Amino acid sequence: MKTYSITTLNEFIIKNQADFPYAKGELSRLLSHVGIAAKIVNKKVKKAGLVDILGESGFVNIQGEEQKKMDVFADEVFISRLQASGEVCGIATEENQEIITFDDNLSKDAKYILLMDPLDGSSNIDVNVSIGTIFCIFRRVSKNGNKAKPEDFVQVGSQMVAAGYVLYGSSTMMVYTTGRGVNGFTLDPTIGEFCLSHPNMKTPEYGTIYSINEGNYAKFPDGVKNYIKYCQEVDPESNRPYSSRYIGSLVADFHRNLLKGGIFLYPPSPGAPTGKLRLTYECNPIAFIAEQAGGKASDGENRIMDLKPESPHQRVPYYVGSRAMVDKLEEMIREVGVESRKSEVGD
Ligand code: AHM
Ligand code: MG
Repeated sequence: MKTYSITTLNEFIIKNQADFPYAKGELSRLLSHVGIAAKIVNKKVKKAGLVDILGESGFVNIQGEEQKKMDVFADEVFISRLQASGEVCGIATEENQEIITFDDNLSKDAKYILLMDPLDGSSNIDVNVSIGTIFCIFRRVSKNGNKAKPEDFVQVGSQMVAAGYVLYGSSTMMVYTTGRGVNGFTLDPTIGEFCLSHPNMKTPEYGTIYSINEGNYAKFPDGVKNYIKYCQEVDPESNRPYSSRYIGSLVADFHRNLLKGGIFLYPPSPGAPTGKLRLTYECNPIAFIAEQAGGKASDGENRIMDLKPESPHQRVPYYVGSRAMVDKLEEMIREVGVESRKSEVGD
């Protein structure tokens, strides 16, 4: 008889708790609660065309963008589920200008904080295209027994203890890391559980996909323009021209490139000198997963996970994906810098 062997997200989390000899289970419980909230959001996302949740909520978030109804719903679900878990003392989300601190006794004793974009790529909901949730977890630096403090939410990315994303796509997946590799779980709707489907994910060192909003080409820095030209050149040795693929949902674009090999780019422009994506709850978590899968994440010059955020909502230029592709891009950005410095001194 054929046996049906699965490992659920919870089973996997508990099994791997043994990797952390001093762990008391708080992080495991927190990750499980993220999974539960994701299932609630998923249920609503999958009904998006059927009920009155499409379109705008009438509110504008702190970035001045219209909040979609689903953004608001996902934000509320994650905040309430995570508070109920008692495992975080505070949360920062894309939808809230201020950090959210919990002042019940259970939460004040919690040692973790969480930053998240509850529903990324939400302009894609109305057109039935994949969207995602992105999150990361830090140990608090403020004293236990008190409310979380602003300094808890501006820690350098290399201090993350866990990060992940949920992709609401043709199937729903949760991918996460605690710094010991990356594992992916696909939601089996028949049993309502995330099941291990992509153990120990690794990304190809070389890829053949580049993902960028090329409509903004004229505004890109010269190093990025040169790299795009390089991607489009014919070179059978390196499989160029590369394929251009852009969904406009970071999680979906990154996930495809993670599996197939590729680079995602969101450069700065004169109107947005620090780019569009937010360092703490979009770039850092995806960077942690990229690195753990053998890839790389950069702002064009520096490792993303070495940047010290000034605020939880700070934006940063972002390049992430296959290591060799990010290396090449950085090299081309450096070359332009050297050339322009030479012309400044009249060489
Ligand atoms: P959002 O957080 O408001 O949804 O914006 C983030 C999204 C990313 O998912 C995506 O990579 C990017 O914005 C796309 O931006 P653009 O439409 O400028 O290409
Ligand atoms: Mg976002």
